[in-house]
Amino acid sequence: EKYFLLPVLFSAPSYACKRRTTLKNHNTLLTEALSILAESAELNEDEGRGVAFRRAAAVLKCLPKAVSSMEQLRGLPCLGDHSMRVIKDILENGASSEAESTKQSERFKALKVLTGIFGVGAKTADRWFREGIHSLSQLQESGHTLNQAQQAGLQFYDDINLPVSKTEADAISEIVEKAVHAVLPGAEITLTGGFRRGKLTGHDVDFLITHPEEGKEEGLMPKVVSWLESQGFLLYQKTTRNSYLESKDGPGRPASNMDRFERCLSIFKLTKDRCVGQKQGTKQSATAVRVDLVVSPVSQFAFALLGWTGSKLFERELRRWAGHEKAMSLSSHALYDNKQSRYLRASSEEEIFAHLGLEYIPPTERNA
Ligand code: 8DG
Ligand code: MN
Ligand code: MN
Repeated sequence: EKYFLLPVLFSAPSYACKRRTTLKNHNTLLTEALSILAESAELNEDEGRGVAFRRAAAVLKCLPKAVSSMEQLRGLPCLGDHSMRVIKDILENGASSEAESTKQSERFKALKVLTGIFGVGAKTADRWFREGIHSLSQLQESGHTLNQAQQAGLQFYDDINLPVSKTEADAISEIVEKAVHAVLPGAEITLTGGFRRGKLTGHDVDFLITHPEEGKEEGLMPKVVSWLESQGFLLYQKTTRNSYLESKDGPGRPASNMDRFERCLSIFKLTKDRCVGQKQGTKQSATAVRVDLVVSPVSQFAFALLGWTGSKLFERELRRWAGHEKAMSLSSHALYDNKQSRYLRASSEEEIFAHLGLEYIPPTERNA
């Protein structure tokens, strides 16, 4: 009798919203390389290519073990020729030459620095790059007029590009809670985004605010912002009012990934007590932290919560599943069933997954 040692064969559903992706990643070498290529594609405004690399990375993130040979990947979805070449390169040579040369390219490095400025997207960064602006000092010398967001982004560049810790997120949570309760007692505040998925650091802190009585939440944001401003917590803020009712997104034309909630993109000033010495006591030092605040009517809360918890790929895949497999349109406001021509109500994330015919995936397993 002969025994053959078979490699572990991996399998995974092709929709990320059907997979459980925790923060435990056994294939960081592979996923980091694919993420660099995704990022590069996004900076070049090649969305299709970006999504393809993101999907490939996400499939590898959910595997229970490290990939050790190409054969193990047979039958896995979302791995196109290009991604397979990148993986092969890493398995054979320990690194992806394409990812390495991308990382070191002048263009990639410059676009990363420029889009690191809050308020600067891929388009603007590309225009500046083509004008020969490759660094922050070159930007400052260029005499370009920057909008308010970009000015703040430049002013607090270093702090904003430092990861936010969970401790800092908790400190911000306390401030936001105080502000919201000062202007609307009974309102409810939920931490969303990466921190709700269990991440220990983030690029910002995301909050969703609602009130159990429908309508009570109207006009809340300007009041919260005034309170925060009066207490000196805001370094920058831009509030956008709710535009859902006047929007043209009918059932057939749902909001894309942009929603229409009342929201505030801000930069908080966080002072931390830093122990300087036993005798001297404490000295205050401050840091700037990006904070997103969103207000939702309670009737849309479950959709808003699902939509703002992420990850971005998980959200995209949920909408793709809804549209392609269920003939439904999912947004952060609602779920519309095109066959029944009606909106499906939900007061929890669990109900939304059930409407979509999906097994419930908790936030900590949405790290696709
Ligand atoms: P990080 O900050 O820790 O880096 O990661 P994150 O928390 O997952 O990313 P994020 O950029 O803060 O986004 C959090 C979620 O919010 C993500 O699922 C995408 C979602 N989101 C935006 N902008 C918008 C928007 O305009 N509409 C909707 N519906 N969702 C949005 O970031
Ligand atoms: Mn976030
Ligand atoms: Mn955010």
